Amino acid sequence: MDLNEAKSIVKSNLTEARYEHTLRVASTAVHLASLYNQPADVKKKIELAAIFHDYAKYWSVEELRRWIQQSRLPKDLLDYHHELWHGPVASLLIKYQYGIDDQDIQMAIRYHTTGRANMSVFEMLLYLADYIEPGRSFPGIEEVRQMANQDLVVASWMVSKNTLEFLLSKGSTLYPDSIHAYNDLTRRKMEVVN
Ligand code: DGI
Ligand code: FE
Ligand code: FE
Repeated sequence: MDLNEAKSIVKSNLTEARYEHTLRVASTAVHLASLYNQPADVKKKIELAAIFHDYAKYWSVEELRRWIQQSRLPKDLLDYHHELWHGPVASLLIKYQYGIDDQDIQMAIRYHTTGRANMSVFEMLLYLADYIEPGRSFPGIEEVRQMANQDLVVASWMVSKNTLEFLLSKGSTLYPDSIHAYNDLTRRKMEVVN
């Protein structure tokens, strides 16, 4: 799909502020892809993945729930906060509605909120870009932005750690993939250091 077409589809499904976030995630993801020496086709794919990553963000909770119930997505999502549903549902919608059948794009969108164990470089690029895009202001974000220039695994680990700390501080439940992401990135980070 053409990037301009993707943008106009997404724009009509999001608020202005969320659309601006989407564009910043896309440019951040492309920038990171360059930094980590990704080829041109990967840069184009990560831009498309970023454009669609929050596509289902404003679908109603009922609609999102129906999609999860009627699809092959894991049903345990329904036991956790509905904020976790927009990525997995969007990963199906892009194929169903627009024929986007690329595994890298689908996986990156599906796991952009929680992460997972064994994230690919492509998935980490979106996961990290969503967190550090210039409009964000989380505690500790400057350290993550600096690390994003140095090591993709360590920076992704910082995103996972910060997110879990934030969720724990609120007393939220943790989706298993968020914990698996943290454990796996912690181990991979050790390998980088050793
Ligand atoms: O859609 P965005 O706002 O751009 O960002 P996102 O999709 O990364 O995150 C949406 C929210 O999901 C964010 O406030 C953190 C939260 N979240 C991430 N992992 C978990 C989680 N919430 C719960 N309850 N459990 C998780 O494991
Ligand atoms: Fe999101
Ligand atoms: Fe986002």
